[in-house]
Amino acid sequence: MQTILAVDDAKDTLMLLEFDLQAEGYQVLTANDGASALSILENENVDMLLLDLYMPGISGLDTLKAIRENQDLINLPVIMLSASDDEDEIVSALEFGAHDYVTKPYIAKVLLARIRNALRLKEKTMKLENLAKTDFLTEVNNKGEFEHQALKSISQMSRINHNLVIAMLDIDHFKAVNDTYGHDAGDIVLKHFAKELTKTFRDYDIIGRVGGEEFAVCMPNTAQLDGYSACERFRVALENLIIDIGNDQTLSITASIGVASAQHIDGGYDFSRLMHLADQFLYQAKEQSRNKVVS
Ligand code: GH3
Ligand code: MG
Ligand code: MG
Ligand code: MG
Repeated sequence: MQTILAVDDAKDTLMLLEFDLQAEGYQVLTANDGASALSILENENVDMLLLDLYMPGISGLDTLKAIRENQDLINLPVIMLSASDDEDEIVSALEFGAHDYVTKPYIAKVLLARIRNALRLKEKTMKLENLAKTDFLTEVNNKGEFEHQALKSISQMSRINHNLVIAMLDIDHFKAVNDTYGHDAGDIVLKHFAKELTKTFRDYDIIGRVGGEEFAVCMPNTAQLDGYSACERFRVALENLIIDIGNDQTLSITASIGVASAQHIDGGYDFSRLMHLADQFLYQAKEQSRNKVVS
């Protein structure tokens, strides 16, 4: 069920909105002013907002401004509701990031159609954003999103002075998989590899595909040794994984892994440095024997 937050200082308007929206099957939350609206948005899952323009305290426009400055609410559809049909006010509401503007007293049928439109647009936007962040084949973060999330995590960890570990993983002799079993089999192997990563590492670790058969994991709040152990656990799990590539054929793979830790290098809270160091350790793992973790 989708949740709509209706914000208006007029109680009768709120009651009317609640009645009309509930009749359409929406869950309705209400607020009498901008401040309570913002606090509800912080704490509840809201799918869209109906926002009165004139309210005592924080005005509708200022509430809207606060919403658009919040990264978490960037896609929240907002329809402004106002008794005013002043052209300049309509223009500013739209410029401030309202999706739509409806005058009061509203016509329920029209308002509901506008709400459906705004919700549809939100859904499409979220789908596209997700596609833009996800590696199509393996469904883990793509390189750009991995970097984006890792950068965020690194600055958080640096602020609270907690360690963070970045691992680079590269499948051993993957070219031979393609050459022997074909490119489709290679793709299946990549999917299984990513699935095993997702299974092994914690929900709040950041996993990404950063190259053809290269993956990276960013582990916030993790001591160097724990990062190493997690990778070693993964290495063993992978070694024992039997991958079904269809046509009654199975195969096994291994990976080499390099692990870099922020508090073990000078200026270690730096994405490029950590990636570079992890890559160097990965190279050593390849040199030494493959199927190995080096930190
Ligand atoms: P090493 O142990 O030194 O890492 O050897 P390797 O064969 O794994 O490394 P190399 O870099 O020589 O080969 C990587 C191969 O990965 C070559 C490339 O065709 C293949 N590859 C990259 N992306 C994909 C993909 O999306 N699907 C498939 N099937 N293969 C891919
Ligand atoms: Mg009002
Ligand atoms: Mg490689
Ligand atoms: Mg490789």
